[in-house]
Amino acid sequence: MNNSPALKSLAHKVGGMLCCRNSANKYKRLDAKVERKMMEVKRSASRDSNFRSVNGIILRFPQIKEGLKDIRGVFEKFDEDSNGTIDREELKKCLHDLQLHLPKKEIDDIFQSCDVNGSEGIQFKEFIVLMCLIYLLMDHSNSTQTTSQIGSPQLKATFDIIIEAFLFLDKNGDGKLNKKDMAKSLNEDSPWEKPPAHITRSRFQEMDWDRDGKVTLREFLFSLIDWVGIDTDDDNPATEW
Ligand SMILES: [Ca+2]
Ligand SMILES: [Ca+2]
Ligand SMILES: [Ca+2]
Repeated sequence: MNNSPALKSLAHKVGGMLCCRNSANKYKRLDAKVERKMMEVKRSASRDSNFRSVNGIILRFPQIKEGLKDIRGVFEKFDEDSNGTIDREELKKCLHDLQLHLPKKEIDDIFQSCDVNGSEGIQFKEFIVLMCLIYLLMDHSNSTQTTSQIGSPQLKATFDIIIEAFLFLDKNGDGKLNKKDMAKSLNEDSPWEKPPAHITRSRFQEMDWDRDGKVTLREFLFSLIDWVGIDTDDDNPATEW
């Protein structure tokens, strides 16, 4: 093989393209898996949703914020070099210590799809999303074990609320949100008065990060974390609805 700089640079470029395409595929693979799981959860839901309206979800924001605080301690514990991100090695140790035994491929998928700003490490917000996705994908057949693995019962309850909120919004039950789902959900707040189309649209666009016309649970989680104001001080209000 010729080692000329031009060839090397070409190889580097092609490598980069392959790498990016590969990670986009991994992204899809995880999202598809999460979608399937959400449909499964929806089908097996034994009781009616706690939610009747979008307002009902918004009213739970303070509770969600409080419940997610517990993750901060887990994050700091496993960020061993305290650089503010969890790298692959730290994540491996984290999942091992929490006894979350996932196939390596799945860990890679989750790592890549949560590491959205491409910093090669999981930041705190990304870590919340990661934990919630792992919680969803875990086998829930043994519920006492689940509680001890993922953290406090309060944290588990918070993840349940978040998943339920998404299921409430997912009107057609296909595991993702589209504009129709959102319009229908917002309609339930005031059925006699349709919400202005631009509100539905802007809410939706805010959530749909990759602009593909659907909001996955992963995208919903990132928006929700911003809305409940997890990283901001109490006197610094989150986006108003
Ligand atoms: Ca670190
Ligand atoms: Ca849907
Ligand atoms: Ca999307």
